[in-house]
Amino acid sequence: MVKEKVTKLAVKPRILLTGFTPFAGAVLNPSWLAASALDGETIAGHSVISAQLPTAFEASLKELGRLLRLHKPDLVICLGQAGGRAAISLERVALNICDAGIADNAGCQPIDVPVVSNGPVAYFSTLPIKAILQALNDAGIAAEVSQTAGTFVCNHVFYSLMHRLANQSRVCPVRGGFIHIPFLPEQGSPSMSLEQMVRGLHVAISTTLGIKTGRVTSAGRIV
Ligand code: PCA
Repeated sequence: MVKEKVTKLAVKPRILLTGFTPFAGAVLNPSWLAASALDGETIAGHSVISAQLPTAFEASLKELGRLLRLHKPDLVICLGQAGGRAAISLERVALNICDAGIADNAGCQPIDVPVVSNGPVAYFSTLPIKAILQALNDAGIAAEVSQTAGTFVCNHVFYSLMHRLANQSRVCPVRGGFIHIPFLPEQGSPSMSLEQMVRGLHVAISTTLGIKTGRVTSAGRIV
């Protein structure tokens, strides 16, 4: 009886949802608060596993790799804070470049360094960003498609995630992408409440899971 339960749990598809540690002297990072609020939830039959990534170029990729190997997720969404943005930003493209305007939490500040030497210039998100945008609009949650995740640790993680997923041999391609979220009200303006962010992420995940995975195009898009 117990054994059967464990087996059933083990085969439940998984969503890996990551957020970052605070950086640049801040005491909190809303991306982690939002991600952790959904930890353990079941959305459309998938269980959410939330994990924190360090805001450091090298350590973030080490941890991301470990989490992907450990959980073998069926969907991966990485979250980051984007101060100055007023809406949930659905990132469209990850660039193969690090060009840090500030040092990361380990004191590193790579300038003009590729994420993956000889990797493709960019990857598109394989999240259905337009469908998510529509669903967020319908839910009355401020949202936008963003054309750049910047050139700091978030873009670094986003690119590395897409590179890993593109090179994974799985029968069903695994969708992945990156979503930036605004400040919380206590961090400054513009901002969004944590409740609204969490609701928005729930909408993003359920919209993604509601779309059947199809074929991967040569540009790496799942259609
Ligand atoms: N935002 C930063 C890194 C960590 C985070 O939450 C960024 O946009 O790169």
